[in-house]
Amino acid sequence: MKDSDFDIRSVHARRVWDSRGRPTVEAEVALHGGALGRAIVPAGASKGTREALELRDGGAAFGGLDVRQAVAHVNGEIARAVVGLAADDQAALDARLIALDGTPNKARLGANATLAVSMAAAHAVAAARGLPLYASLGGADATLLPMPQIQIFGGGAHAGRRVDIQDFMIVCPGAANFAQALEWTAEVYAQAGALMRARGALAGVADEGGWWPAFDTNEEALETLVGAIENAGFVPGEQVGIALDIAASDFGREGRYRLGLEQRELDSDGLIELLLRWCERFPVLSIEDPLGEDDAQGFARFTRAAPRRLQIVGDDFLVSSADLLREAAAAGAANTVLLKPNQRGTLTETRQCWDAARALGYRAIVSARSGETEDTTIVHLAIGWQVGQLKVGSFARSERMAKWNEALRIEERLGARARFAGAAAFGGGRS
Ligand code: 2PG
Ligand code: MG
Repeated sequence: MKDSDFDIRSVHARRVWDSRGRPTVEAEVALHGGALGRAIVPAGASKGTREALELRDGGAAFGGLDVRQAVAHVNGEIARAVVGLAADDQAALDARLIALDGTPNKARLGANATLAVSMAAAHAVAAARGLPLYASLGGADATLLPMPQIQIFGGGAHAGRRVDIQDFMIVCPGAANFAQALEWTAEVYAQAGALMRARGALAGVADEGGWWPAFDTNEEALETLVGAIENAGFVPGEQVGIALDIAASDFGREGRYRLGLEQRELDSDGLIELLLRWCERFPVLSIEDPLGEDDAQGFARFTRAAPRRLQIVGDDFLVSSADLLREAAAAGAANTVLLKPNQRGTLTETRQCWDAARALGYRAIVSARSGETEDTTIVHLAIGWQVGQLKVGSFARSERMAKWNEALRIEERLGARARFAGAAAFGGGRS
């Protein structure tokens, strides 16, 4: 293989459709040696305000969510700028995309345009090397299967605000390997559905495929989740624990939080107290965005007050940004960062956040968005970068299962070399 085989020959984007039936961007990057890479960009619903900009057309079509401009940017300006570049120098390629856009948040070309090309190029390089993407990214060290974080009930912005909390998820610190973690999740998901059906609290599925919960209180959701773990035959907190995404930015601003379900308003300290009570009463091992994205002080107070074992994750709060992570670390806020490539718009910037996290002693979780597709790039990032955790929302619907099934294939392919992040992924089980 010649070096020039990795040079980009052509770039093409098209509009495809995501799991909510909304338009999104798919890009293909072809290399001189004949290899082709393809990637599709996901989309969030509960977004952080400091995320890179997802370019939507506005206007009447598809609720203003069309992506014709982003597609045109890939096929025009971006293609002209990157054809001829070496795709296997991801940092240089992404630097070109960043410079071409010229804004701090991809506001001109759209993070959906730049990320589609950034990811498709990585796939093309892997194809040219004859390797799966995780191995192309991580080489011989890429053997760590992530701890899956899987939604059992959806809420918040993903379920018409039926309950305030957005994601009621489980993790399986007691599982011996990735495949077993999925088996256990399948049992808990089924038991949760059965419990809810029996109580008349099942109203279909939410945006990510978790059950749509018709509960009267947020606590009732937590109690039901513990019941489902027990009914599936697992020890809550030891074999199977709870992970929550509070997504507090969705119901609070400037330190005032409005819990719609329970008709009460709390200040930051009130919310901190409530969440810490839940963490005591229920086997919660991980909690994401406990406070709003604008409440850095609340985040720091929560982190100080929480038990050391608790994983505290910044999503809307940190938006996969290395700079925001450094600020949070200086303030002692959170101990884990969610990594969503479309919050930044290139693989390199997402990777920089992970590098910063490791340097600062933070953990990370690679995460899907609520609007997804069959694209499995994030699975390969989690394994190729050895991140140790992966959040994909629910154990139903093929845009989710495509990710879990891809990780199963990789675990099988790695065979005896496969390692599982296990309880160590988030600092151990309950203590
Ligand atoms: C989140 C994600 C996934 P969204 O908040 O972590 O659950 O949701 O993609 O809507 O931001
Ligand atoms: Mg979140």
